[in-house]
Amino acid sequence: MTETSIVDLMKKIIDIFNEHAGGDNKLDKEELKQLLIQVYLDDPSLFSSEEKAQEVMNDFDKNLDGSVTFEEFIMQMAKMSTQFKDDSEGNSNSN
Ligand SMILES: [Ca+2]
Repeated sequence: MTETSIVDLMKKIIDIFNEHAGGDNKLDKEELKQLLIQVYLDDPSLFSSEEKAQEVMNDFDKNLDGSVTFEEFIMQMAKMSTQFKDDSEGNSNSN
């Protein structure tokens, strides 16, 4: 992969959301699961149990209506990106 711009990444995220969301443009738990399995191919342990799957669903589904809208999806992806950033910088104890 060369010169992946943030725009390309965003397009990818939108594509992958659309691909899984189907006609209602929302992800239910099963659709979210399929999407994240595709994204996190290296870590299927994320959905090793029904409880974990529900935990992940709750992280995304901010208003707990049982489906993840694009806005909810993006918000959680942004939050997860922040965590990756923290990880790559190492945790200083300066909180
Ligand atoms: Ca929701």
